[in-house]
Amino acid sequence: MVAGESNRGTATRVVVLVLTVGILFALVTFFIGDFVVRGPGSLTASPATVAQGNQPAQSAFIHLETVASVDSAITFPRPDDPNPSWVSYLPTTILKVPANSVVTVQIDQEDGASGLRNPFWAKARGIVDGKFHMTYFDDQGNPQEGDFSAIADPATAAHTFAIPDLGVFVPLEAISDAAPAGSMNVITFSFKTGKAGVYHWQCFVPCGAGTIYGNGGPMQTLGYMAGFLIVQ
Ligand SMILES: [Cu+2]
Repeated sequence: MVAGESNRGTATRVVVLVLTVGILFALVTFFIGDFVVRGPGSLTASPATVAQGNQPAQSAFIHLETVASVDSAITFPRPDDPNPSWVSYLPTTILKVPANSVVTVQIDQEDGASGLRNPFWAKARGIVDGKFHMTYFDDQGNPQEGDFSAIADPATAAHTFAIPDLGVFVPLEAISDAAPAGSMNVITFSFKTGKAGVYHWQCFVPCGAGTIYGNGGPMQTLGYMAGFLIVQ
C-alpha cells in the first residue's frame, strides 16, 4: 500500500461518517418534530356569546362539531389531518376554559348513530338545569327543537360529550336518516367549572368503526374522540 491510497481510504471513511451522522441527525429531528411533539392545537373558550341570564362575566363559550369523518366537516374543516376518514370532534379536543365559571358548549352534530353500549349514558348529567337544548330532525325529516334531559333511545346516540371528573355527561343524538343532506343537530348546554386543573374528557359511544369493539383509533387518539379540558 502506498501513502496516497491510505489517505484516500481515510477521506472516504470521514465522508461516510459525516453523511451517516447527518442522516441520523435528520431522522431524529424528523421523529421529534413530526411524531413526539405533534399533537392537536388548543381552543380557548371565548366570552359567552349566548344569553346566560344573570351569570357573571366569566362565563365562557366553546363551539365544537362532531363529524362522521374529518374530511366531511362543515363548520371546522381540518384539511391537513393525517386521518381524514376518522370520526372526530372538531376543531380540536384540547379545550381551555376559565376556572369557577359557567361554560356553555354548542356542538354541531352531523354524524349517524353508533349507539350506546351502556344506556346509562343516554341521560344528561352534571349540566346546568339538567337539560340540554337541541334542534334536530324527526323521523320524517322535519326540523324540531326542545329541551331534553336524555335522548329517547340509547341506540340513536352518535357520540357523548363526557368529563367524568366533573360529572358531566351529555348524549348527542344522531342525525335522522330523513334529514336533508348536510344537516346538523345543534346541541347546547352549560356546565360549571371549579378549581384549575386538567380534566380528561371523551366520547363514550364506541364510534371507532373498523377497530376492535369500536374502541380503537379515534377513540384512543387525542384530537378525535378524546381530549383534555384545561381549566385555568
Ligand atoms: Cu364518538
